[in-house]
Amino acid sequence: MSYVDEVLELVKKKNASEPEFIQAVTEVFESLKPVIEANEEKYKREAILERITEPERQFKFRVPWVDDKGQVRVNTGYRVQFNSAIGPFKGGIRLHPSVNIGIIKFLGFEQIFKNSLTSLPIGGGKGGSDFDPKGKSDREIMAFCQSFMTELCKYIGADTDVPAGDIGTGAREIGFMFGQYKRIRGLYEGVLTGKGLSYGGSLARTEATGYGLLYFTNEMLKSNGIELAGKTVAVSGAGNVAIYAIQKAQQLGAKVVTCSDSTGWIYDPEGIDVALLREVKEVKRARLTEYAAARKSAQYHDKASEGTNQWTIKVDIALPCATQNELNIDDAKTLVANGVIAVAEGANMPTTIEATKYFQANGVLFAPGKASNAGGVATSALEMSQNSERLSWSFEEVDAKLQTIMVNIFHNADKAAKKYGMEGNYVAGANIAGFEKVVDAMLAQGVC
Ligand code: NDP
Ligand code: 2IT
Repeated sequence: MSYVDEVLELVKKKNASEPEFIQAVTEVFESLKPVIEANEEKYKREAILERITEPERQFKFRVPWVDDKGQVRVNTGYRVQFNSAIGPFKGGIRLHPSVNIGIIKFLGFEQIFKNSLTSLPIGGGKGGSDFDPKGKSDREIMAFCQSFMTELCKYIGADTDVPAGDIGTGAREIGFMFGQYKRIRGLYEGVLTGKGLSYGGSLARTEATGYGLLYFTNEMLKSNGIELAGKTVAVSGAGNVAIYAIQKAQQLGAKVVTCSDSTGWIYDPEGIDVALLREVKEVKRARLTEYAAARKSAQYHDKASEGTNQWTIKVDIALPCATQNELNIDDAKTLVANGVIAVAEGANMPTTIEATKYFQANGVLFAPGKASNAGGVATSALEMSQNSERLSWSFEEVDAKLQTIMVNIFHNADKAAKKYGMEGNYVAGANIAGFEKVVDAMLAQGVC
């Protein structure tokens, strides 16, 4: 058995109750085979694959808080500090009832390679809780965030581990967490990113993941001789990533006709009205039914009663921006039958391995999330730089850096794929390019 297969078996055995983590490791290891084979003896002696799949440390803690009725509630908090070879741990905090250690580990593992691809000095980490922010009052959100940070603050810091947003964690939650960190630790430092502009946040961080996704997609299309302008696009999700992906796609001349949340999806043949979507989601924190109620051209589809999703619409480009495994093999077959040209992941691992392979086998340009959604964490790293030098850059300056970073990520992934004889396989290219830098740093730092 090859070294890669040996360690993959070990990972499966050791983490048998964590299917998402096994999925993420399988995808990365499959692409790394040619690189590992070229260095098999050395990597095996150094146990590189065993080390890279074992978090440096992980925390699991109780998060008690009091709801508006005076009832004490208890959630579980997590922080996985996966790999600090190239910089302090960096990665978001996910607040969603589905969160468990396997999901946080898959996200932390992906983050190692994504952060490496940004070319900025950040290691990989992730955190979260099974807390459900939906329907909670601002006071309840604050109570949860303060309790969560009361424990988390022991393990993080501007030079050790810098959390940020993810599903369910936006500017409001980051603000409450930052306030509690400062109060307990007595430190005014860049310990979180995605902060508000009045207390150390970076311009363009809110937009960065969605904008970055489009900068990457645009470069991928361009390098394959295709224009983004005039294309029809399906987006899933209606959160931070989706909203700004839709906005940038429109600015670049494409027409976005769908978006979704966990209960339903919108088909709007005239193009999504971003101002209305922002009002419904960012201000009212309401359901997409309100979007449909306010816009004549929009059709609302209920997922549970209809059993359909936005991938049934005929489009040129699909941008999954909601959550993991939201695009499966049946969706892939439908999209391919409808003539899709490109799929670029805004979410983390939204496409199943089977669906990814189907797209690649059918000549669809496929951008893996760890490359195409890296604009968010890259801009977080730019926020860290601004905090360190106690300066704030203009929107244009940050946005220009983001564009350069995304274009470079595309070309680095493209080059790495070509180098190993897998031209056009951006999944393999991204995994290889991300891996090489981390391994180089790990080897230089000895057994640790
Ligand atoms: P938000 O919480 O802002 O939005 C998430 C969106 O996805 C909502 O519309 C939500 O619907 C929908 N969604 C979430 N979970 C599910 C589910 N289980 N089933 C169906 N729909 C779901 O999160 P973000 O936009 O920040 O994150 C979206 C994705 O992008 C995640 O995979 C995240 O890890 C990834 N990502 C985020 C980055 C960031 O900077 N924020 C950076 C890089 C990647 P509803 O409101 O109904 O739950
Ligand atoms: O998945 C991700 O890259 C994020 N949620 C953003 C992490 C960050 O530190 O900005």
